[in-house]
Amino acid sequence: MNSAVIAILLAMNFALTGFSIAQSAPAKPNIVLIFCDDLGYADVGFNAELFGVETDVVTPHIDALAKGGTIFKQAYVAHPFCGPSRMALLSGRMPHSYGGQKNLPDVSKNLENYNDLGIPENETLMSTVLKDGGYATACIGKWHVGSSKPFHPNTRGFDEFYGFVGGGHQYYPSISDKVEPKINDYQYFIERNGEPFKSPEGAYLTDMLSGAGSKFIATRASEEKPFFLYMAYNAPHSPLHGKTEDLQHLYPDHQPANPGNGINFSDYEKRQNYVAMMYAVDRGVGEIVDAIKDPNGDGKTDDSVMENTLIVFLSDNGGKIAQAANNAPLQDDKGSTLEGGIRVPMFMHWSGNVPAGAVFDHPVLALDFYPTFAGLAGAEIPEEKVLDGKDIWKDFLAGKDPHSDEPIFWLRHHGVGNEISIRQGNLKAYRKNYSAWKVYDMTSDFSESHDLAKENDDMLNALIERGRQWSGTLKEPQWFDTEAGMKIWFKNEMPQYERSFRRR
Ligand SMILES: [Ca+2]
Ligand SMILES: [Ca+2]
Repeated sequence: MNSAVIAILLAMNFALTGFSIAQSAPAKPNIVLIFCDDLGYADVGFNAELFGVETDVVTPHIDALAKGGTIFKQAYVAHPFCGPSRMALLSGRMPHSYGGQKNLPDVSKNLENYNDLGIPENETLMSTVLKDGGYATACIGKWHVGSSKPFHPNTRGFDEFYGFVGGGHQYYPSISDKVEPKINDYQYFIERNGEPFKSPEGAYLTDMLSGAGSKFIATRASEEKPFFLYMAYNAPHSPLHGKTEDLQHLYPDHQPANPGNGINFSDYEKRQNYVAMMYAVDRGVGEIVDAIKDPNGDGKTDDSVMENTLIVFLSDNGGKIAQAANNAPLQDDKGSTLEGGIRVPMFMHWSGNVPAGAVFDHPVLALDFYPTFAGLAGAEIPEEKVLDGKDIWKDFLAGKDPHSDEPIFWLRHHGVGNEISIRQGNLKAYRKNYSAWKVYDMTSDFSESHDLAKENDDMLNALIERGRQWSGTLKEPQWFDTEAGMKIWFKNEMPQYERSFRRR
């Protein structure tokens, strides 16, 4: 056992014996939601340690926060890739329920109505609920849930937006500022509240986002109003593009090739860039913590804001192995409904209100954040609003499984069929396209290597039937990210639910 693991165990013991948690949380905490993009399960130090995975990532600020809070060992997002996962988080609903289960088309395509799409306007977002509940709100970073005015962050509950509306971005934006015409999302404008923002020469995107996030906190911390910061880093999503200074610092003997998008470079260089990208996110998390501890910037820190701030950290989906991520000990990666696509590193930190040095080992969903945050904020959810998650706060503090009594669904459309997971309790039923259903025990086998379908015949049939019923409530995709994807959908007469949700 290495010293880090011992430290975590000691801290856990401490949490169980020597730490008391307020039974009811103070009203209206600040909420900082740090959302990484395509982060591998073992690609933050705290989670690699928890699962005994050796890692080369350097994330000391993130790890310190995680250990000062509770690590969630079974945190799930609603979808194994970017757009639908973000839609679920913000709308509190499975994106399939309104046809949002595909990524949106590229922002830079100027076809008529091509981008007049996004989370339907009648789905009130978490940000609107918090804003109406008296919060100052900011979205910083990647949006990717609708770019035109009705779907833009400033229309959907965010007082402030700094970032980009598409699915990703080049990490040196001043270079892409000069690229004309913009042929993809990644070259599209960085913007501030709807206006293009010219990036300083040579500035690194992750640092710019961190600076905007910590500035928002520093500005808002002295005000009466609580704040909600949605800090949506696009790192470590491709293009694998570490900051030059970080690469030189981390790998002094190596001349980084750092070629950006689309140029062949070795796995070794890919991983170095990936590690450097997370190193930059970690520096940003350090800046955010500094802003919380010393919002007036006079060099004197105190805990007054920290004690009233819930920080949540997670990824939008699993890491992509071809882009140098490590999802060990999970199977598969981004795009899959095996654990490697949907289960993400996560922690919550809130001094005095979230157990420190603890691990929560029951399923929690990104879908739960909407009702949970609204509950903590005392914010009113519109009566007609449907939510697919639940307020987990009481169960979380009591150490209880918030989802023991209901199935959890994941559904990803492929070209010819569907990839389905249905979890209830410890068991997870899984089927990709039209192969045989498998059953895995999430307690003893979260690496999904021992099929227990034979031993759980009745349970499997029951889960499939629940899934079939659920599929009847879903809407077909209201958009496709590419024309090719749309053609495949119609050619294969998708969604093929009747064929997918049956035993054989
Ligand atoms: Ca993603
Ligand atoms: Ca101070």
